[in-house]
Amino acid sequence: MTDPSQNSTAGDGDDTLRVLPTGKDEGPEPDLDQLGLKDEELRELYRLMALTRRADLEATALQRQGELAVYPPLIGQEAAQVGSAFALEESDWIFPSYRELGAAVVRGVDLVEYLHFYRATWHGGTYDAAAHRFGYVSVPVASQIIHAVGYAMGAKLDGVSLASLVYFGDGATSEGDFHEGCNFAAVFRAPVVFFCQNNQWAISVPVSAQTVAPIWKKAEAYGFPGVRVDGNDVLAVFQATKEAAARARDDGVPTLIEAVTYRIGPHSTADDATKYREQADVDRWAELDPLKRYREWLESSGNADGSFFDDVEKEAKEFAAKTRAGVISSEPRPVSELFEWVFGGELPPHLARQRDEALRFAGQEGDGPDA
Ligand SMILES: Cc1ncc(C[n+]2csc(CCOP(=O)(O)OP(=O)(O)O)c2C)c(N)n1
Ligand SMILES: [Mg+2]
Repeated sequence: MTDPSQNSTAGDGDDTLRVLPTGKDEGPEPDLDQLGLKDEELRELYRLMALTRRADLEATALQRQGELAVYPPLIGQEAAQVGSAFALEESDWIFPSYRELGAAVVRGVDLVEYLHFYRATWHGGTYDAAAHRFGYVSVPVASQIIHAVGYAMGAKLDGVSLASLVYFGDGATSEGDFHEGCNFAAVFRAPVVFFCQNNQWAISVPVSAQTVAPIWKKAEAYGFPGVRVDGNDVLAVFQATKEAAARARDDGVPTLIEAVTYRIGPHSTADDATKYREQADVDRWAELDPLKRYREWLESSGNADGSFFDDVEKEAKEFAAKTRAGVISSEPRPVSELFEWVFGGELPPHLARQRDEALRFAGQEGDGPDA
């Protein structure tokens, strides 16, 4: 069982960065000057988390109704995603895995276009990655780490100042791509923020079976800072990411952030998590809900009142309804597109034959670019 108070199965004392009070244990008031967030930005963080929560639940429901092929819920991880994505400059890049709908919301990615991946109509999503500086959905675990490091390296060679933030999970830290990416970024001073959402599980494998050393401490071996942050504390996540992105951009120093959080839902809608974990574990973490915690602080500190939360709730419902309507009304893409975008000129003969056969099979003859 994972222990929320311990905050890491491999934890060693409380090195965890926290800014928000944890409820019963009041703690010191957040230092707003250090955070550098204006009042309206404090509220915006909540709004983005609330939109994310609603859209995530809607996507899960859409899968249950057969409108999406599969969906990996992020419920419980809203603070980790929104706090980190919000801390970046517009010119910074984000490289997501498959669970970062919350970061997509922050970047203004159209969720219908994002969910095309999960509707199985287009590999990676149909949004414009360059326009949003938000890479495509990447399912091979840790593969996006290599993309982020490569992009950061390219930007450096071009003399462009930016940070490249990559999201990955606790399980991804066991992949070679993670270690290669960290070492490469350190040696070549690539401006990368390695953002690990330690949600305690890699499908059915608990983090205790994934690593003995705490994740954030692995940074030391590569020669750059590692930070562990309370991943359910949106202000702490914001602070840690803002500092890390500045170090990357200004000094070419990467950072590994371990945001300690919990995957409240199943791994994906294809998973039955009751087969391998206790409900009591989920319940304990659900008590630490990042939206509830932030809302309580916004109210008690006088930064937001009831009417603000009512407005956000209304907007979130509309946002989810719009996403639902867009997903349901979106049609499959033309089969011919399977054969486009890779070859600049003519298709090689064997692929041209396969294209013609696929178009005949789908009854879409004549739809191809040169059919
Ligand atoms: C290279 C590779 N191996 C295995 C899988 C199957 N797989 C998909 S997600 C996952 C677990 C990843 O866990 P973690 O990195 O903790 O991310 P989380 O799903 O918890 O967000 C596995 C093993 C895959 N997609 N890619
Ligand atoms: Mg995980």
